[in-house]
Formats: sequence, structure tokens, C-alpha cells
Amino acid sequence: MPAPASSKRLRGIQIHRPFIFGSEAIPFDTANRPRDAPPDHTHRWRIFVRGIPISNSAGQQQQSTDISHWLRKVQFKLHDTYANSVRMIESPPFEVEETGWGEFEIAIKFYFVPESGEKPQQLWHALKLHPYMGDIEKQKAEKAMVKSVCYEEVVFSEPVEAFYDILTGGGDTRGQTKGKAGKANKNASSGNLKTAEIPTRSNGTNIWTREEESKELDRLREAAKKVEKMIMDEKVQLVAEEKKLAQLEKTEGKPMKKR
Ligand code: SLL
Repeated sequence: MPAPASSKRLRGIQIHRPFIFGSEAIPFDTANRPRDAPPDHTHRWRIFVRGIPISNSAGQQQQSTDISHWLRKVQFKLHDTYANSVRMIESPPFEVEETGWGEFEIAIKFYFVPESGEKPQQLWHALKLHPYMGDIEKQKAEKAMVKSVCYEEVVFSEPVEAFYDILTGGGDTRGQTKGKAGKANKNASSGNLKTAEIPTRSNGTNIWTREEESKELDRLREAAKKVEKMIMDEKVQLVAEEKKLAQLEKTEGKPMKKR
């Protein structure tokens, strides 16, 4: 018996959906120390999984692209020193807020919507409480927020039809599909937030844009050129040094081998 249409996998199609995940932590000071925090705790922190930050039509308030149409729930596995260390977050915002004293690795497990037929996927995040880049002393003195945020993409290879429809439903997926997906893009319409499409340009609040991506590629190309030039310069230098050495060996003889 053939499989029902909705569970048929779309051959040659790959869809990726971007998201960000990470942590924010802030040290307590006498003014903001939560009363219920154990005495050895020093920081308040949050671990989260979100869509790509965007802003509303007024270009101000920060929102995120919707990821809940493909991401059903998220499990955060905290350090064993926490009571109920496994936290299942059943609806957005997918985040856990806690207080603590130490840094540790958090396992983040993604459960996809049931229509997807996809197995859960896990990634890791190292919770950062202490400043680790930039002017560390200044941040410590100011008790600044410590952020550690990563961009990632989940790749759905050959999704089942029902899930493909959910992923692309009503949204513009151009640039989001690879392989033979071109044909299937005919239902693409002007964007709603479902697509999680990375915006082309920045409006001042969003960090991830196609424009930034292309600038970054330019920077990488520039850097690669520079490195190539440095290698060439070193080679020229090496040839010159070898010449000098050969000259010296001619006039002074070969150096004696050390015992
Ligand atoms: C460290 N390897 O030694 C790490 C462990 C554990 C963090 C960090 C509080 C738990 C609680 C907490 O911050 N645990 O008391 O609820 O740095």
C-alpha cells in the first residue's frame, strides 16, 4: 500500500530554518539580588532559543521570526546541581530563567512538530556568567550583562509533504530551499513571519541580514588575500635567506654539526 501523501518525502529537497540560541547572565548586586536566591548564588541568567530578531513596521520593538510552526517544544538539561534539572518548555518563549553560581554546558533538545516526522535533535550551549571578550575588567566593574548567542540553522532533508507545507505555508521561501525545490516554490507569496527569512537589509535593530552576510564574505575574501600576500612575502624572504646561507657556506664552509 502506498504511503499516505502527507508522509511522502520530497526527494531532493532541503529546507533550512535559522534560529538563535544562547544565554544572558547578570551578576547580582545588592539592589537586584532576588530574595529567594540561595546565598551561594551570584548571577541571574537565562537560556533561550528564538527566531531571528526583526522589528515591527515602526522599526522599533524587537520581535523574532516565528519558529513554533516547526519547533514543537524544547528541553533544556541543566547541571545536576539544579533541582528538576530537566526543563521541558512546551510553548514559546522557549527559555529558562534561573539563578546560580557556576558555568556549565546546557543540552538543548529540539522536538519538532508531529507532522514533521523528524526525530529530536540536540545541541549544546556553554552558559557564560563571566565576561569573556572585550574589556573584561570594565564589564566586571559595571556588572554588565554577559551574552553568549549563536546563530544556527536546522536542516530538514527531504521533508514529508505535510511538513513542507507547514514550513512554506503562506511565506516566501525563495533562497531557503536547495536541490530541486525550485518547482515547489511556486506557492511563495510575500512574506509573513512564518518563513524566518533573513532580512535583506538592516533596519538598525537586526544583526543578521543578507547584506551583513555578504559584507562578511567580502571581509573574509580580503583577509584571505592578505594572508596569501603574507605567505608570498615569507617565501620571498626565505629564498633570500637561503641564498645568503649558500653564499656563506661557500666562503665560510658548512656549519659544524653539534654533537
Ligand atoms: C563549576 N562545573 O564547577 C561547574 C558546575 C554548577 C552550577 C557549575 C547552582 C545550582 C544550585 C549552580 O550554579 N550550579 O545550587 O541550584 O563551575
